[in-house]
Amino acid sequence: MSQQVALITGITGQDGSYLAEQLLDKGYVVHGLIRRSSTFNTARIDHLYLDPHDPDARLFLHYGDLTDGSRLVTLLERVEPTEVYHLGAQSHVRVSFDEPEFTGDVTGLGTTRLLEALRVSKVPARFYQASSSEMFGATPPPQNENAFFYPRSPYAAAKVYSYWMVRNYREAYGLFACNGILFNHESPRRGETFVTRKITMAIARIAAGLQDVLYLGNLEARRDWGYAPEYADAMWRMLQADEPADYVVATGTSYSVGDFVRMAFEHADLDWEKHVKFDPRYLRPTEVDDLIGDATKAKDVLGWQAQTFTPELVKIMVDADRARLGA
Ligand code: NAP
Ligand code: G4F
Repeated sequence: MSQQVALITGITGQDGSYLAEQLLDKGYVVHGLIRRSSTFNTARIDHLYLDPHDPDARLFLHYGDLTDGSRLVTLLERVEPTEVYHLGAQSHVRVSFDEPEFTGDVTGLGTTRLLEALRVSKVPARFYQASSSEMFGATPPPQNENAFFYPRSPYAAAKVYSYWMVRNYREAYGLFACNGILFNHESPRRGETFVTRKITMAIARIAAGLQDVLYLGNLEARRDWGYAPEYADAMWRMLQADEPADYVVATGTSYSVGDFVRMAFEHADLDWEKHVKFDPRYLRPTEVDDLIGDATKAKDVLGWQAQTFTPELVKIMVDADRARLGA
């Protein structure tokens, strides 16, 4: 079989790191787009990296940015990937209310720039788009591939735009392009300002005597939280299918933020009521109240099913953060 070559945008993020790990294990050569930064931003993939002079090196990193379309063309021409996984985004919903224009540029137009770079470079790669359950927004659960999009944030609106651009390039140019509509997925590598990781890191710090209070916003919102490495596997499966299509990836269960808090504090033998306080600064102008995904299509077509559910995920994350601090 010919060498499989993947290009991953967002390789330094939670999902990019798990996906890179899995693709390297499968024998792929992996290229990643990274942003130039004055400090290193590669902590999640450092364990995978070998000096490019090493004959065993199969992971290569390239500077670039989703706001720079011409760079995306030159990179595709140089790397000639067989598969492109587009995970790069301004991915924080609350931040998108403060920076709506920037979020539209990176999370929305960034997808168009990459699709257009594929079209003009004529590189015949399969394309994965990191679509999101946020796109369903106010549509009541359960949400499957046919549920209406009702975005409730600039982030979600940018993702809906990207979703339709992917559909358009599939229909207009015959691109093998898939939207993975992934529900929330978490891990010990989750960004520290998303609610699950904020909670589990705070618990570790409280247990270590480094912090006393955890400030949170809305505890009533419900999410369908799965385990990130399993969701990276679903991305790969989509690009191995016979036909390009769009898939919901989810556990089919939901818990409130308050449930997550209670389970996490209980697992650490701490009383959450002594430590959790409300701060309105973490509320959003419009909220997504309830997400529960129906991943029947992913099970039937891709053979994918969630293995790890929220209560177990809570334990994995609390244990990892406590181990990190030795608490
Ligand atoms: P993440 O940890 O926030 O990672 C985002 C990645 O995008 C990082 O590598 C970041 O680089 C990169 N990035 C941001 N702006 C960029 C730009 N202008 N140019 C190039 N790269 C840029 O996100 P994640 O949780 O891994 O999620 C991956 C993707 O799935 C995102 O598109 C997200 O919106 C989507 N998604 C996530 C979930 C979830 O629950 N995790 C659910 C549905 C969809 P730096 O490291 O330099 O910041
Ligand atoms: O952890 P969150 O910030 O994730 P959110 O908004 O659901 O978005 C994540 O999942 C999406 C998939 O549905 C992705 F597309 C997106 O990129 C991102 O990965 O917030 C979860 C819930 C919200 O209802 C929020 O209002 O937690 C609530 N919350 C309460 N207190 C908080 C806080 N969220 C954060 N980040 N920080 C708080 O202090």
